[in-house]
Amino acid sequence: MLIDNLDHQQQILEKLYLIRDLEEAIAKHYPEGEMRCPTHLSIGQEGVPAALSVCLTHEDLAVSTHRSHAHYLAKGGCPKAMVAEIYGKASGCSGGRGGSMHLIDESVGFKGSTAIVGNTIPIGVGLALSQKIRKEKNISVVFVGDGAIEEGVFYEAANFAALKNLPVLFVCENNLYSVYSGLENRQPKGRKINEMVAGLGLKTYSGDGNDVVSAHQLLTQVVDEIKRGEGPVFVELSTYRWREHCGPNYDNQLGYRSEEEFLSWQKLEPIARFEQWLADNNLMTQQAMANIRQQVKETINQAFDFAKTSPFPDASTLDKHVYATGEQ
Ligand SMILES: Cc1ncc(C[n+]2csc(CCOP(=O)(O)OP(=O)(O)O)c2C)c(N)n1
Ligand SMILES: [Mg+2]
Repeated sequence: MLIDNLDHQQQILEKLYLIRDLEEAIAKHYPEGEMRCPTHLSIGQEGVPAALSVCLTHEDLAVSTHRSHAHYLAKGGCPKAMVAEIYGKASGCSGGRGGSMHLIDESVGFKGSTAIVGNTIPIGVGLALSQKIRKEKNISVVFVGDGAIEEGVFYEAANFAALKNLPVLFVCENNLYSVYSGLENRQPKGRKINEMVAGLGLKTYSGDGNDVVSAHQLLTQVVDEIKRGEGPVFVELSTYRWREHCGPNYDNQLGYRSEEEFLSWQKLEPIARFEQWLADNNLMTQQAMANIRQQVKETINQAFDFAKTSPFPDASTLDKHVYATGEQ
């Protein structure tokens, strides 16, 4: 049995449903025009954050990117504070100032996300340096996309992490695209991202990010290695974004990727595959799964009610610096 902890099986399923259904709700409500920030959805990419979620504690730290809802939720971030942030409300995790791309919940170790590609990479490495100096036993996770590996700052930060043997886990969700540019238009033919990063002195692994069971097994092993002091690790996991780069719609009609490619990835859908694995191994009944999904939907409805009924930040505070911790 690859995920032998019953609680973990249930928690992973809950996270998969929470990430998918909350983002579907964002997509549904977005056209109402009340969410005034850009929003990058991870629908189709839920497997990696859900698989990693049970490998970390709140004392482990994480930083993320423009596509950060899934990472924030996987780390245990508060759904109400996230949705309120996307609605620009004072009760949002960044006081309504940041929107979708500036999430934070320090109470669970989610140290923040930013919109500039590659921006949080050195921050995550710096957090790992502080953990090492303080002799803490925890790790820092740096979520990146395949596009972020093309930023110079990645090499500086990865080099430093290798040099100082820091407890940092780079999780690269390789969804093949940076906005509308496929990897074949950005990198020389035959290059493998994890082999290139191995050249910097990091231990590297790759896997199927839509296969939650194998991704969970790999990430559990890697987190253990880092916690044993074996140094930084880079994990590249394949996955695929279903919706447009930024926004709630589908965009296959633009022609930068084919319908055929899209449909082939939809067949590799992480949630249905995980449900099938649970059923095939007699680990959970369809009814139990439906009950979990229903509870998750209630959590999501409450988050949207909270966000819609919360006040905007008071105008008199708008020129004030707000130090957000994400806590309510
Ligand atoms: C420094 C910088 N350059 C360009 C952009 C515009 N931009 C926003 S997201 C993005 C794509 C990043 O691709 P990837 O890292 O693979 O993440 P994905 O969107 O696929 O999750 C780009 C180029 C930016 N925000 N920051
Ligand atoms: Mg990408």
